[in-house]
Amino acid sequence: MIVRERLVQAAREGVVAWEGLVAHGRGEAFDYILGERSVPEALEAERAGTAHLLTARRPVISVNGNVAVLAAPEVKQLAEATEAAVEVNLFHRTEERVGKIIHLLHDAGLDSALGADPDASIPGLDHPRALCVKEGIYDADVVLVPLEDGDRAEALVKMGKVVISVDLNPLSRTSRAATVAIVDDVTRALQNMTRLAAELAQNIDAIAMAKQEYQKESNLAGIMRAIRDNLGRGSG
Ligand code: PTJ
Repeated sequence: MIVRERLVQAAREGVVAWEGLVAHGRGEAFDYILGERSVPEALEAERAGTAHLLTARRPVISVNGNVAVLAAPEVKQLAEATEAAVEVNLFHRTEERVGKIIHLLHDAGLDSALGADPDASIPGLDHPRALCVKEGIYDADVVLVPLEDGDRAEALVKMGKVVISVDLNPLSRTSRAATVAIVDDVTRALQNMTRLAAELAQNIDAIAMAKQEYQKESNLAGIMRAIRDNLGRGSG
């Protein structure tokens, strides 16, 4: 089944939020303009993000409906490679959707996804968007947030966390707020990061360099150049 049909089916089954289909369409448009590949700036940001996950005290990968349907096996692999916890954390939260997404992650081999019993809340957000788990996102020092909403990304940064976003829109509030902004498709990004985790593991110097060399503003400027160049080619 092609990706779009999988998401539509998952929305009918109540796993993906209806708004998730709109978000996916937006992502597809940016991916198309970027050439449906991981551009060099994306790989650089993925390297920096992976380095942060590997050196975190408490790394957490946040999973929503779209991420679970698009990339559950990739979430599992990256969680294993970086020893990160996984928390189902929804923008359009219902307990039923949380349960279905945890089930989907179990089917992909991930036994211990958090999120069913939230006991903390992200300051500055209204209930139930703020709900999270204390030993998960609330106490995490580094959080990977694929396809995140802007308000929540900003709120997590305000909590003092290193926030690594995966968002194909380089202009989104999430990309602007994140500490490390990965502009790439979520499935490709997580696959690249798992490979990079194996490459960087045990190499303290390479990890430090990956963090140090990443400059968000110039990275996003490079993405904007790639978009302009591709659009220019199309109109020529
Ligand atoms: O499952 P829930 O309830 O947590 O809701 C999830 C959505 C995605 C609906 C919610 O977080 C939301 O409304 O997000 P936004 O504000 O629409 O932002 C999602 C961002 O993800 C947009 O900027 C899209 O361009 C981007 N995006 C969409 N598909 C992909 C993507 N980025 C990377 N890979 C994709 N496949």
